[in-house]
Amino acid sequence: HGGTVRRTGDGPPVQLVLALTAHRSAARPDATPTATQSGRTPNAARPGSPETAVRPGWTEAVDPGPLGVNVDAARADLAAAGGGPLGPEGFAVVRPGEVTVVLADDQAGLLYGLFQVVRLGEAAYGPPHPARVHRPAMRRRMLDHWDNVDVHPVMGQVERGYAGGSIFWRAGHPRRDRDRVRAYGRLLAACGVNAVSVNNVNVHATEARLLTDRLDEVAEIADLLRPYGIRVHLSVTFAAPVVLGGLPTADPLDEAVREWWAETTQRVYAHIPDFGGYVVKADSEGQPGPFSYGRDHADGANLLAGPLEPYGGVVHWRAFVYDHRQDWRDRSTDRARAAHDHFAPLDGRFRDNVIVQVKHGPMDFQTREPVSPVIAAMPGTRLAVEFQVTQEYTGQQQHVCYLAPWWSELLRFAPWGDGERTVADVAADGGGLVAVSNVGDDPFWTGHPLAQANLYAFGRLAWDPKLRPEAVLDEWLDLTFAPATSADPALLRRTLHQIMDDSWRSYERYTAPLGVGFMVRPGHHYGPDVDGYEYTPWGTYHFADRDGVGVDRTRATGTGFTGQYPPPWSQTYESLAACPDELLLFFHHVPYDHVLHSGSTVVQHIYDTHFDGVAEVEATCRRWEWLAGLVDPTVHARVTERLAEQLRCAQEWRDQVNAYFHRKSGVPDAHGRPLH
Ligand code: GCW
Repeated sequence: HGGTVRRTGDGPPVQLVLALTAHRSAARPDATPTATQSGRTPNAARPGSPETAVRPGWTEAVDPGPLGVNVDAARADLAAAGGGPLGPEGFAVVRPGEVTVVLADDQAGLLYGLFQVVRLGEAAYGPPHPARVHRPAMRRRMLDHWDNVDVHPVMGQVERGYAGGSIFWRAGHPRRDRDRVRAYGRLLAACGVNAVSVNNVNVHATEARLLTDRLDEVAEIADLLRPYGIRVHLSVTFAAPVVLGGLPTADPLDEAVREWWAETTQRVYAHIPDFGGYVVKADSEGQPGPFSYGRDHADGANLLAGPLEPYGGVVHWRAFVYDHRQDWRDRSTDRARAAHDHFAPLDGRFRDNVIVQVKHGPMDFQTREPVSPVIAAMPGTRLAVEFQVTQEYTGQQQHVCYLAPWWSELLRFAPWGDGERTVADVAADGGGLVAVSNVGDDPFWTGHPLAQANLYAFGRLAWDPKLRPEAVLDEWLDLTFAPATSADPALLRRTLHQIMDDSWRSYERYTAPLGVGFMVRPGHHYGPDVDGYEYTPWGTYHFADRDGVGVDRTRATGTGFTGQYPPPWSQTYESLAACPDELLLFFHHVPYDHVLHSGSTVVQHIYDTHFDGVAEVEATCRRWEWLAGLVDPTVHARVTERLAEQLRCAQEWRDQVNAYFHRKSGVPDAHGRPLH
């Protein structure tokens, strides 16, 4: 494809060509036979399998006419640079002369290359330059929707959704607005996402049927997203053979159960030849699973993986398994231990097309948690790391909370110590990066317009985990607010950075302190309720009393959780002296006058950070006012409205948390501020 691009400014038109290389036959995503760390070859596609049928819908080659000479020059340049095969999704941007050329081995690469040119804007048409090659770090960059088909009586249409209804279903039926789904595919391709699971992992009765008699609805979504290089996955219930197939059991070792899954999966592929695979939440928070039959998670996952294997499909089997009916009086049970206790012993038993999907932290998407020890414990298993773009515990898209700095910290974390492999490396070698989507039918897609930055940043960090969060924000700002065309570009850019760069840390300051987590209102998880979960069966406690606060997870005197980490972290977290301040109360129970590395006592730190956090939100509100007239008025109005709620809620957090610890400890604020 080639042609002339008109610019929004006054400059002369520019020219762009998208062209395939001679390496067209290169493998598709996930089909690249890359050895895993265990030396196995994961999920290689069989010749002729539907894996090789994945391609965007641009099938017609268009003769670039006189621009073709630039393609030849660009190809020669790439060859001279030893550019080799670019891979199924890679691309090169070359500017051999006055024309910009995107080269890729396959259409998906052209698509990503086109969006790179969009990101570059004017800079894509500057002085000539040699080939710049881009390849994704992760082959799987997946979003999980927690959408229900029916409106669920408690969770609504989208579980933990803060952006209106589902973009796929409304009130039990597929939505008619196909353009919206197409636009979503385009949006995701622009972010770099290449897989989507369409329904909630808590699979209710209606949604279970998407696997069988309602499969057409999934096939239609797959058709709409396919042109954007996106494969569709489905969350299924482990009890499907019983609830859909009428069998007396769903036992993974039962022959009739195996046949049922084989036939069902065959039918799925007859409808959707490039179907991605199943996502399963089993034996977790009431979902059925293999435990009912005395089997383990490897038995369960392998049951589903078998029938998917010939088609190149995978099972994303979630490791979010814990006892949600624990007795709060029992101090020996530790929810943080659960995923490792259940899954680490199964390492090596999963089939190659099973991806064990691990939440990034041992608890549950909190504002601050250590990295899950499971990530370092299963070298013989393909692991995917799961993030939460939807802001369940980070302000529910009422609060500005740019999460890229948090994710970047997690991805760069080295579980075996500095200089060793990182979380990003484990995910890249295994099953990639997955996140719970924050998108709904809201006109701004994400409820809070600034929450779009989280969706964008997730895709970009999955493509390149080394990108700096501020640089990703710059890309998003340029694409979203076009500062270059604004009346005051510098003010717009600077102010948005001031509002967003540190917003995750501000949120942390005015909510649960020092890694202790939760303190949210039970059920909906919005706003403060310090003891809300303290005497419940959910396993999320802070153990505050008149003397101190925090969870003793040491080997010496606590639950032994620190022993699930390899060195050096097993020692670092075990040691009160070495444990980082921000995780202190996750690992240790300490008196209120314990002195942090920062020099402050724990209780004074709690007071200070809560006053600071609210002051930062006040500054954000003032700064946003400066932008009136510089951003679209409807965006301005929506954010203004949300900021008022953020400020109210942050003050509520500050006052409840400060009053709580003041009453427990009796320690006054060193600066004499009111603690209520
Ligand atoms: O954080 C919890 C949420 C549940 C969710 C669960 C999970 C889909 O509160 O709503 O269920 O995690 O990840 O499965």
